[in-house]
Amino acid sequence: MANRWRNTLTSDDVTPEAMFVNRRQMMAGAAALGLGLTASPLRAAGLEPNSFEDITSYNNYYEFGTGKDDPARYADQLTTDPWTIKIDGLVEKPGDYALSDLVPQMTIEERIYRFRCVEAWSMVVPWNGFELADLLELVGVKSGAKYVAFETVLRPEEMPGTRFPVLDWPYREGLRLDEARHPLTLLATGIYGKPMPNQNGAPIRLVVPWKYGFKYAKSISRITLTDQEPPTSWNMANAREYGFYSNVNPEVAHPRWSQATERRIGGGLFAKREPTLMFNGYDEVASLYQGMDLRKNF
Ligand SMILES: Nc1nc2c(c(=O)[nH]1)N[C@H]1C(S)=C(S)[C@@H](COP(=O)(O)O)O[C@H]1N2
Ligand SMILES: [Mo]
Repeated sequence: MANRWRNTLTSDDVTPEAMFVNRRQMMAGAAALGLGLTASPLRAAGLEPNSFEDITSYNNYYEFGTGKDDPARYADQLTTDPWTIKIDGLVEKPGDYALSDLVPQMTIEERIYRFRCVEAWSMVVPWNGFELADLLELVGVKSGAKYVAFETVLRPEEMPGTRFPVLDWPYREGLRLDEARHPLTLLATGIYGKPMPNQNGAPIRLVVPWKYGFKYAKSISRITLTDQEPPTSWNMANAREYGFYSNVNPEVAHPRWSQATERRIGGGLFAKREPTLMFNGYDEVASLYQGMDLRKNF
């Protein structure tokens, strides 16, 4: 297990495998003690994360409003403790899992990932979290399962934005089972070694770094294993603009804008746009899509 994850950041990231393994153990120990982790020796090694301030003040979380600063303003209304996730569908051990029981059984790691929103801005985020694959292993996936569906909690009394039919609530997302099991795919419980801020999807949210940000369902309250492609909120809202796969792809334009370049948040008003990379730079996922037409299955 410890060696399962290869260093997959960028060519300019030089994290040595040995250090990574130690870090995994260290994070596991720290998680067991309920500690967050802060300074990372890996952080200097290439990808420079955005500031905590950038990551927690420029957000998309429409349950709290559609403005980028609405989540930071209103999401503190969300009660995130206690928290349970219903895990159901094609699993051996369905049930309501208390997060306080679940997280200590998982290996919490730090993963510094590029993050690309479909709106053509980007950040680099130092997530803390565990591999979704490990949770799927724990609950036991039944044969016949082909997809994983995720739901965000829906609490109109705590989520002022849900009084408006901007999306068909609850916010729903989904992955194919092999995507869900890919070692890059995380359930994130923190940022910068701190518990996940509410505006970023406390207490637990999905992270799939080769896909557009809207796939990263926040504040997850239900995970369902199914044999059918699950309906997803943005796809239901506009299937022409938001595909089920939504892999980052500089060659497939959004109907209303190009996806060839991106604006890195925090770079300043006059910063040059950066080229967007296929699969957001995570080329190792390409084999998942062999034989598929990524223009059709966008
Ligand atoms: N429940 C829920 N999850 C959500 C969203 C949302 O509006 N509601 N927005 C998505 C979009 S469009 C993006 S880009 C990311 C933003 O994550 P961040 O605010 O942590 O940067 O969350 C995604 N997850
Ligand atoms: Mo997004």
